Amino acid sequence: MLGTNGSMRQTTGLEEFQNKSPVADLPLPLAATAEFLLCKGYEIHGLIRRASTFNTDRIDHLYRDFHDPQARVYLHYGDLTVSGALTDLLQEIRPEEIYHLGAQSHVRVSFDMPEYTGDVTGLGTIRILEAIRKTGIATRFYQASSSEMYGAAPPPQSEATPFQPQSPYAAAKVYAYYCARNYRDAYKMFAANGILFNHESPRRGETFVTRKVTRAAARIKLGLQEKLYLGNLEAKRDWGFAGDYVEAMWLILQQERPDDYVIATGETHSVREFVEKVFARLDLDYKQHVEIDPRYFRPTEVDVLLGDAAKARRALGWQPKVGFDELIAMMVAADLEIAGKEKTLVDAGFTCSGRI
Ligand code: F7E
Repeated sequence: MLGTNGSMRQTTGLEEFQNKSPVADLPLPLAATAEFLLCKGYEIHGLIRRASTFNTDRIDHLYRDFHDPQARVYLHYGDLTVSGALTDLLQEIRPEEIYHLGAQSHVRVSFDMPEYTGDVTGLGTIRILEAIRKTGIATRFYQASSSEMYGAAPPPQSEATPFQPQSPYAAAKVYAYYCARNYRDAYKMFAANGILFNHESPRRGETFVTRKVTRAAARIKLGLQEKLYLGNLEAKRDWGFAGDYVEAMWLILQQERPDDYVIATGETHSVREFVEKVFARLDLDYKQHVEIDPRYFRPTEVDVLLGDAAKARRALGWQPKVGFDELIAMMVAADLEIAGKEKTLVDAGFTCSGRI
């Protein structure tokens, strides 16, 4: 176990290290969380689901073979749907902090797989809380709550806004939110909710709208594809930078008492505006490339999310550092670089699946 500033830290990021699959994208801020905690001197333990293909590419740069004395990231096979193994793992590791980011996190997919989403995203949380209770370990538990819980509630949304979930995913997150609060009251656990509004980065999964757009626009720019198919362009989101939000998650667990906090930028933009800006940055007119495919519509949409993070600013001293335009610039630059590598392969006669 390695420490920093004299304090020994051990944490478990109880997330499932699965990505690429559309049914269970890697929870977004996972790599950023791991990077942040490593810088703070933490030893990190993560939960990984068994797959027949490699599924750790977003954290490969952090991982060292466990024979290496410098290794500080450890992965353990497990699954949020299997409670016994979670209990055994916590008993063995006895983490000081748990960042529970694991979920079936895709809102559209939750309409196709509602039962699975409820099991992983909702019940998965109570399985961890029960594992903490049964093992009796003294740990601090972070629940990744979501702005999707607000659903149809009019903006701006704060900690006082009643939830009106609009998807099986959002309903499962509301359940998990209240479980964390209940275990805090019932068992005096340090269980805290971060209600994070959308948080993006160049590592965002490619099926979420921001990354889908920046990936496609960069590929279109380099002649690797022609069209981009999207759903509802009028939905509005409060988009922030994942790196900023990871710091907020950590601050939430460093407080004297557990509490619940909205983490947001306080700005909202439509999907159309995001698309327009991304394409304009590449000197492209989005209208010539974007087409609407109703398959991407959701049976019930969340029209406007706009967070009021006044409590986090006051109590945690937190505020976002990266603005909307800077976030777009960062994501476009990263995807342009990836598209450039793809083009090199294509020009050399290789076929390229769109992933590199
Ligand atoms: O959609 C619209 C779509 O899938 C944003 C998750 O991390 O953040 C995320 O949930 C908006 C929606 O994110 C496409 O209808 C249009 O209005 O990027 P998204 P999300 O649903 O807001 C919250 C905080 C979470 O907790 C979730 O886990 O964009 N949209 N056309 C599209 N969305 C997608 N994915 N694909 C489209 O083609």
